[in-house]
Amino acid sequence: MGLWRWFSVSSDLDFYVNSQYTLFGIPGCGSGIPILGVPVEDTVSFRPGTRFAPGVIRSWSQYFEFTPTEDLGIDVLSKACDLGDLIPLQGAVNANVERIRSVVKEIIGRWGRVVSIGGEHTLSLGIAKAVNDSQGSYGIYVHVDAHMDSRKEWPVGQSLSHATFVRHIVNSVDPQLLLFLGPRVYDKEEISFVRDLDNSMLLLTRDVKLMGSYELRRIIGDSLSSYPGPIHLSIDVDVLDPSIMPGVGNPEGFGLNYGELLRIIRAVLDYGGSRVKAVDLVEYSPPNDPGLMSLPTMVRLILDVLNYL
Ligand SMILES: [Mn+2]
Repeated sequence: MGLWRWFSVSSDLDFYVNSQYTLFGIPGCGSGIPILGVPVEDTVSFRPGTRFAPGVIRSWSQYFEFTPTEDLGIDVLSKACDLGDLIPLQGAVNANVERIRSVVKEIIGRWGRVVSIGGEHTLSLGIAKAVNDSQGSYGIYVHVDAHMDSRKEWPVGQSLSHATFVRHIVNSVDPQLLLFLGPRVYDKEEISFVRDLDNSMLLLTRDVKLMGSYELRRIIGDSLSSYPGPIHLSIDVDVLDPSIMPGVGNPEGFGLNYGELLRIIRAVLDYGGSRVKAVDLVEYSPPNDPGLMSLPTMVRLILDVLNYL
C-alpha cells in the first residue's frame, strides 16, 4: 500500500484495494466490467493455497491469447477493467466478510456489477451481502460447485467457513431462490438442509451430464425468470473434473468437463442479463496445481465469463 493512501483516502475501496498489477494488461478501472482479486483464505479444511490465485493469474495472464471460446473475433478485454486485489486481514473471517461487503457494495454502486477472483469460497457471503445492500434486496443465488457448502458447522464447532457459508447466505440475505448446479458430494445433514428449503433447486453433476443443452438452458432460464431480483453467480472451480482442474483445495472425482460448465455459465448469463450483479470465480489454488496445468482453464473461464456478461 503506497504512502499516498494515508492522505488521499476517501472510501473503503480506495483504502482496502491494492491496484499494483493488472490482469491481461487491461487498464485500471475507469469504465468497463470491474474485476477484483479477493485473496482471502481464512477457513481452509484441507489443502491451503487459494490466497495465491489472483496474483498468479495476474502475472501469467499476459502470456495467453485473449480469445474466448465462442464469438470469433470479439475483444472481450475491451469490456473489462482491473480493480486490483482486496487487502484482507489474516485469519479474520468475519472481519474479511464485512470488508468484502463494504468494498463490493461500493463497486456495484459505481460500476453496476463485479467479477471477483478468489480466494476461498467464504468470500461469496460478503458479496451476497453487498448485492443485498446495493440493490435493496437479494434475488437468486446460483451455486456452481462440487460441494454444497451448506453444513451447519465445519469443522465441528465452527459456524462460518467455506463449507457452511451458504447457510449464512440463507439466513442473512434471504434469497428468493437458490440454484445448486453441479454438486456431487455432501453429508447427510446438509443435503437435508438444502432439500428442506422451500426455494432451492438442485441439479447434481450427474443430472447436468445427462441433460441435453436445450433442456439445461430451459430449466435454468425458467428458474431465473420465476423471480425478478438480482442474480449472484458463484463458481467454485472444483465443480470441474480434477483431470482438468487439479489445482483446488478439495478435489472430487467425476466432475464436469469445461464444455458442461460453459453451458451452465452461458445459460445463467444469457437469461440473467443485466440482473447479474456479481460473478465469483473461487477456489483456484496454485500451490496444489502441478505445473500450473489448471491455469489455462482458469484464464479461459475469466475470458468466457467476460464474453457472456
Ligand atoms: Mn467446492
